[in-house]
Amino acid sequence: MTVHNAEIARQFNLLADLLEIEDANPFRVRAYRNAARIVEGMAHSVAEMVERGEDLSEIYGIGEDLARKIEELVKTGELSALQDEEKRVPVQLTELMRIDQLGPRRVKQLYRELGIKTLADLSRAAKAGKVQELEGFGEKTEAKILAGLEQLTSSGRRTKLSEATEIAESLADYLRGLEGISKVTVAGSYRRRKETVGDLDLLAVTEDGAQVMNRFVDYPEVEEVVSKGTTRSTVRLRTGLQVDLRLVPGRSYGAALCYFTGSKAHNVEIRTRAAQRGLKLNEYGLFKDNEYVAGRTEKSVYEQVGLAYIEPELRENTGEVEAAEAGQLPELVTMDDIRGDLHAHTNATDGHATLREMARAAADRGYEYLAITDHSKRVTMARGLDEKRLRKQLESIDALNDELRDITLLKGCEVDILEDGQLDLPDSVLEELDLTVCSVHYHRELSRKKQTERIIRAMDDPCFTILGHPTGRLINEREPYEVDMEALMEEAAERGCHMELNAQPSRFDLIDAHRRMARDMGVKVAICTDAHSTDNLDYMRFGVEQARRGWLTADDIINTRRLPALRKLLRRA
Ligand code: DGT
Ligand code: CA
Ligand code: CA
Ligand code: ZN
Repeated sequence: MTVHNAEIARQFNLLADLLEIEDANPFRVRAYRNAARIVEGMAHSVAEMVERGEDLSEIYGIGEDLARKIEELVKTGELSALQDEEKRVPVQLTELMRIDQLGPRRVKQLYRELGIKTLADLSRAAKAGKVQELEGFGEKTEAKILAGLEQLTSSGRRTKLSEATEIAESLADYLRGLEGISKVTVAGSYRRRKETVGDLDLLAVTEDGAQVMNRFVDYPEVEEVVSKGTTRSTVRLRTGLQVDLRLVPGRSYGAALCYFTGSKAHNVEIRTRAAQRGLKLNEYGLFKDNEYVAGRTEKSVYEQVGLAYIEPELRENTGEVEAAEAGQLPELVTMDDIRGDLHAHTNATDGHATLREMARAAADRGYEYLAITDHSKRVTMARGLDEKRLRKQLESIDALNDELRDITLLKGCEVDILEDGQLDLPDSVLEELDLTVCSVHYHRELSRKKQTERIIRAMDDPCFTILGHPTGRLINEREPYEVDMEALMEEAAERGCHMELNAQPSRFDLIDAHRRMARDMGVKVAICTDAHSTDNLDYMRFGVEQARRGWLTADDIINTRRLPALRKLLRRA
C-alpha cells in the first residue's frame, strides 16, 4: 500500500492543528505546515522516493526530523507524534477550526468552558446562545459562527483535481489488478477534468460483481463503507473523498460511461436528441422499442444519435452538442503539441532548483525552450530580483545557452504590476528580455474599475508580453479579484499581448469562464506551469486539460509554436 502525498500532508496539517490548539511552539507548528505544503505541491510520490532510498532531507524545506517522520508515515502508515498528540487533544476539535472565526485559542476555550468537541456540539451551543456569553465572543461572533456552520454543511469541501488525480490513479490501478475486472475508468467530473471534484465515479466491467466489490471495500485507504451491493458500492476514503463504483456488463459499458461522465446537463441534451429519433437512452444502452441498438462504446452511442464523438472536457452543455452536429467541434490541444514552458522560477528567487537543473528538466521533457521568469524586486517575500541581479541572471542564461545543445532558455521575468500600473523594473532592462509575465500580487482589493485600468496601463508598456494568473484566484482559498476581463481581452488583442493559463492546480487561471473568451476575442493563450521546482514542470498536463475545457486548439496556444514562430508572437506590434 502506498501512502499518497495528500495523505502525508493531511497528517502533518492535523498535527499542526492539534499543536496549535495546545499552544505549542509556533516554530514547530509552522515547520509541520510548511512540510505539508511542500509535500502536497510535489509532482512525484514521496512514498516512492522513500522506497528508492532517496534522502528526503535534501528536499528544500524538509529537515532531518521531518524526513524521519515522513519515512515513518510511509512505512507504517502512521505518525507516532500525531498519535501522541491525539491522546492529549481530542482530534475532532480540529474540525472546528474550519470555521473562519475560530482559531486554536478560541477552539480551546470552547472545549474547556463549554465542553464543545464537534461541529454538532458547537451548533447546539450557539443556537442556545451559550457561545456569546464566553469572554471575547459576543453576539456578533456567535452569529458569524452560525453562518460559518451553515456554509460548511451546505457547500461541503470539493477536492482539487490534482489531489483527486493522485488518489484516483492509484485506486484505478488497484482495481485493474483484480481478477475478473476490465475497463476500469474514472468517470464523472473527474473525467471532464473539472478543477475540483465532489466525488469520484468509477466504472468497470465484470462478470463477478460480488467478488470485485469485496476487494473494493478492502482497499486500504477506505475509511467507511457507505453502501455495498453487487453492482454499486460507495465508500469514503481517509482523505474524506467519497467514491462510487459501478459495475456493468460489457454491452452497456459505453452507455454507462456516457451517463456517468455527465455532465448532467449534457446527458439531458443527448437523451432528448435520442428521444427525437425514437430512441431511449439510459445507462444500460440505447434502445428502440426495447431492442438494444448500441451501448458497447461511447462512440457508438454518439453515432446513433447523429453526433461526432465529443471529448469529455467539452461535455458541459455549452454548445458542444450543436458543434458536434454541425461537424464543428474544435481539434483540442494535446500534450504532444506543447513545445515549451514560458513561466518558471529558479532558486535565484523562490524556486527550489538551479537554472541548470531547470534547463535539464525541461530538456528531459522534450521541450525546445524554457523561459526563466523569476520574480521582480517588489515581491520581497520571494527575494525578487532588482535590475542588477536580473542582469546577472541574463549573463548566466547566455552562458548556459552557449553550452546546452538540446534546449534554449528564454530570458524572462515575472514582473510585478505596481499599484499604479507601472511595471516593477525599468524598460531599459526589460527590453533585453525575450518576454515578460506581468502579474498582480498586491492590492487585489482595488475596485473593478481601478483594477482594470491598472492592468491596461501595464499593457501600455511595450515590454508587457503575458498577463500572469489573470484573476489571482486560489481554488478553495481565495476569490478572483474584481476586474473587467472582457475589457482586458479587448486591449490585449489590440496590443498583441497574451493571457496566461497558469497550470498550478490551485490556480488554473485563466479560469474556466475566460478561456473561450480569449479565443473568441482573438487573444492567444500561454499555458505555463509557473514551476518552482523541476517536478512542477509536470503540471503542464493539467494546464493542457484546462485549455481543452476552454475549447482551445493548438493554434490558440503560443507555446505550441517552434521557436522562430514563437519569437515573432512575443514581439509586440
Ligand atoms: P461532482 O461529483 O459534483 O464533481 O460532479 P459529477 O458531474 O461527477 O456529478 P455526480 O458525481 O453527482 O454524478 C456523476 C454523473 O452521473 C454526472 O456527471 C451525470 C450523471 N448523473 C447523476 N445524476 C444524474 C441525473 O439525475 N440525471 C442524469 N441525466 N445524469 C445524472
Ligand atoms: Ca462525481
Ligand atoms: Ca457521484
Ligand atoms: Zn510565477
